[in-house]
Amino acid sequence: MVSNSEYKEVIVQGNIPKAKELAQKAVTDKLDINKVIDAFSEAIREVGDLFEEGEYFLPELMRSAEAMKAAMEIFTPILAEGKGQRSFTRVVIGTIEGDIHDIGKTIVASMLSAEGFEVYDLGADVPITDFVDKAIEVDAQLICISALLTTTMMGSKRLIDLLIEKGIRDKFKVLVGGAPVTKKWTEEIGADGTAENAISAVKLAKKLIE
Ligand code: B12
Repeated sequence: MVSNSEYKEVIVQGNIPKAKELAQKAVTDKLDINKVIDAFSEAIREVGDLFEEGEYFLPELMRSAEAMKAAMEIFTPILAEGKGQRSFTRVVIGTIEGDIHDIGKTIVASMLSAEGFEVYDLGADVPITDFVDKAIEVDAQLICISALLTTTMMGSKRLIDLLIEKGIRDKFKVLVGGAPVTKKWTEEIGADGTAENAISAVKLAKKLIE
């Protein structure tokens, strides 16, 4: 049995082969993947704190992120296998322009797919016009925007303003998320909601399209 501290250690140390090995073992042993992702997520946030405190520098932060991504690549197909009813609700998701953080966004996208949403993942550093164009093209019901930087968060407001300008704000529910996003800010920019993690994001998405 692998302990939570072992999961955390591989990410904090940025041990890519070991992160892959533990992720594969979790899949083979049919463990609750969400719990393992939680342990990995906690670890990557700890790495963020070490970075902020000046204990870690960018190379260490990047190595830890690579380890987390390597593990997520093993989990993504499992998460997306789909256990819910197909709802055929179309969602356009991406990380906003100027921002390359995509770990959390990819977890949210995988969980939405698993719950039967039809997910159009545009990736990271996505121009706001691409979100809007894709949402119109696929006739999406939901637009999900991820932003991890205080500087890029404002892109979500610009996206909502663009929808208003085009007269199509009511056609879509807009969810925003990422570590710096608060409920208060969500209300201020006129988004339809936010969630702290992927599980709550899926619950909220389902509630909004009811
Ligand atoms: C990993 C990481 C990186 C990796 C990213 C790799 C990748 N491919 O994603 C690398 C090393 C590349 C990186 C780069 C940078 N980073 Co960085 N990074 C992080 C770190 C440590 C973890 C982020 C993460 O993956 N968390 C784990 C996931 C699972 O959590 P999450 O992203 O929050 O997502 C969850 C929820 O928020 C929610 N969610 C996410 N998206 C959405 C969307 C919707 C719609 C909903 C509903 C919910 C939702 O669900 C997710 C799953 O549960 C954070 C620290 C932190 N505490 O967040 C810093 C952090 C975000 N980075 C930071 C900085 C400063 C940078 C750099 C500018 C550093 C530099 N000097 O170059 C660059 C930015 C480059 C750019 N233009 O984007 C700062 C931001 C400070 C600020 N206030 O703006 C942080 C907070 C670190 C710090 N404490 O200083 N980073």
